[in-house]
Amino acid sequence: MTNGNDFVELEECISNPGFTEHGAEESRDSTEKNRGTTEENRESTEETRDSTATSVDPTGGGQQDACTEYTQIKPYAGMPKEVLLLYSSQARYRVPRQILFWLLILCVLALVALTITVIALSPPCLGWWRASPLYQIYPRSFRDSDGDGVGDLKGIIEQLSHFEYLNIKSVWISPFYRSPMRDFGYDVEDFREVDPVFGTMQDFEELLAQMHNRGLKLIMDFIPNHTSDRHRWFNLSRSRDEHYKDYYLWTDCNATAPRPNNWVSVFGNSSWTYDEVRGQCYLHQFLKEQPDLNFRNPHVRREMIDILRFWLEKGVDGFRMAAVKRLLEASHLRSEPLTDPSKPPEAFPSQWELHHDYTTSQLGLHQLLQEWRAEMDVYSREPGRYRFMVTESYDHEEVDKTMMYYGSPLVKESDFPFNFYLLDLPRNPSGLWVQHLVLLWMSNMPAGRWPNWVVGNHDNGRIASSAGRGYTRVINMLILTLPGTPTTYYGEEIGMENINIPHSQIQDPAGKYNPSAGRDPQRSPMQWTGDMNAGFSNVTNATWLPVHPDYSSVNVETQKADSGSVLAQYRLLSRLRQSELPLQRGWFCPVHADTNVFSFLRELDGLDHAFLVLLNFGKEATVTDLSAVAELPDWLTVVMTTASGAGGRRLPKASLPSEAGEGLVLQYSSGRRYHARPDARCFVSEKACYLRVVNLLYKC
Ligand SMILES: [Ca+2]
Ligand SMILES: [Ca+2]
Repeated sequence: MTNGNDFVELEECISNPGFTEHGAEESRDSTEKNRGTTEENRESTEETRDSTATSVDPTGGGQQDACTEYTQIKPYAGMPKEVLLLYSSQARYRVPRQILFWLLILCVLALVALTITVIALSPPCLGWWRASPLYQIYPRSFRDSDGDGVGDLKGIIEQLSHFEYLNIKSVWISPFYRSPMRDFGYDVEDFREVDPVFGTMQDFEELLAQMHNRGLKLIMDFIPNHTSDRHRWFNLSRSRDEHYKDYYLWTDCNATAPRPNNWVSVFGNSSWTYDEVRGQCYLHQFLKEQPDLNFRNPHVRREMIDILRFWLEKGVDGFRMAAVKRLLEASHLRSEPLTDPSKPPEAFPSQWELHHDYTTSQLGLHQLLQEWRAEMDVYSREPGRYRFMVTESYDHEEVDKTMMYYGSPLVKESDFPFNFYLLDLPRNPSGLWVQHLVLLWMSNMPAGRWPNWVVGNHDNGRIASSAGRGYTRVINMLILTLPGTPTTYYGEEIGMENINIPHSQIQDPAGKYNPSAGRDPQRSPMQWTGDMNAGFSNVTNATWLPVHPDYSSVNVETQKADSGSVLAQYRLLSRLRQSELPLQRGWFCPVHADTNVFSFLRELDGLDHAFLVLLNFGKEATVTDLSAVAELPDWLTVVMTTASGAGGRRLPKASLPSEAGEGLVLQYSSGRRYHARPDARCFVSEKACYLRVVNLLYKC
């Protein structure tokens, strides 16, 4: 056994430079012997060591021998910790240990720095609302599961695989709240219930769960401007209940001529209706059955936030905010100025004959939206659960008003306001006109924001009808290759067209007031198959609106079997958009526009390949010469064309042929980037570059 004196001696000896290999060998032998002995031998060894210790030569020779014995022992596993610690102070052990320690610290610091750098340089991932087209379902017309002739929520569940087929992740469902259906769901009787015609709350929860299971996001309509006149709040308000009396906008008026001012509703009549119960007029910017809520009342603001929370708690992924510019009206209630001042003021104007200075876009509107956005942000904190907001506002020529819905760099509002400008495409179908409409958005959009494109919805005639069937494909190609989120109204993916509605069958209140403004033509049942009712419903008498007579050829089932169909091309483009970085988030550079063709590039720095999109919106075939675009190589490869003929062909940039209504996506490789030209007019939401060596996208 060792004792304290041994350690002191050992310590001295370890620091003694007179250590030899020869001595070490002997010591090792001695040690081996010591380790190999039995208890008896150990006692003998103790005696020997005592003897050695007592025979130390006072001149130092004896000390030398003792040290030789100790220091000839090298550290080995199992050696007592105390002894090992003495060895550890030797330079040959201490120095490598310190070097390794600092190397480890350096490596950790380098890894932390690298991680921070990668995070700082990486562009944000595309949120789900950016990564996929947005698909609009008009639920009355999508799929009828119970055979009553009207579409419903279970019907949507039955068709969820359609979105997987199209590679679509975001689905907006037009309103399914409890409603007397005077405006087909936009007149809400109860914001917390599902209307029985669409199903039950259980059906909704099942739909949401199934959509989430498939990676789909559900966006609801939010209709804050008004309620149904059957809503509980309105009944309490008209009877002057103390709490609810100011939930709506009431003013004194003459019961026989109830027009406190010249304001007109969207549907054409006066915005005011006399209520006999209360003895006053109430405001309605839409139908008289849709009284406007009073957003200057804090209780109303609270109620609407509670409704948002109700659905956010259920897990909905976003809201389309309806008719937001009409949320507030001027409190002074003065008549609006006529667009034609020579017209007698007593004449009854249409909504197009007034400047809506007092009924739209009033001060305080954006604050309301910001409050809602902030509420949605509270529910967006969980990773992957971002809640999306899109606003609906038709501002026509006043694009600056539309852009305000993007909010400011410091205060968020909608993720994007719907871009309705392409709805004007059929007015003057030409490459120059389309370029004008596209640039109208791109050049007015605040820097860094995300564009979007709408070519149809439940309020506007189908573009395949207004632009012509021959242009459906090229329009789909346009919105799927432009930067930003395309919106696809149900049926556009197969080229559905408007139906003709006899006056006697008009359902839409707007159509009953003015048949030419009716919205039934674009709301006909979805065409799934060539079977009865186009596979929309098995009702035996009639669907709620007639099915388009072309359904036997224009339907999902038939088009799935045809690789050249509108549907197949939509799917191909949707997949291309998802798989190609330049189409997802690259630069957008218009390079050519004439009476027929609009052409643009999509390119991303650092990536070898880029795309040229060439779209013919004109009435004739043409050949486009892009030889002036020096950044393009002489030859390009066709990835896809909407006309017959497969991809893979090579075309010279000096002679790019296109038929009327044809669109082409061409791919090319070039080391030169068009957006770097000093005269280039290009746009990108968030600059990103590709580093091929490490397969990394970074901010640049
Ligand atoms: Ca039904
Ligand atoms: Ca309003």
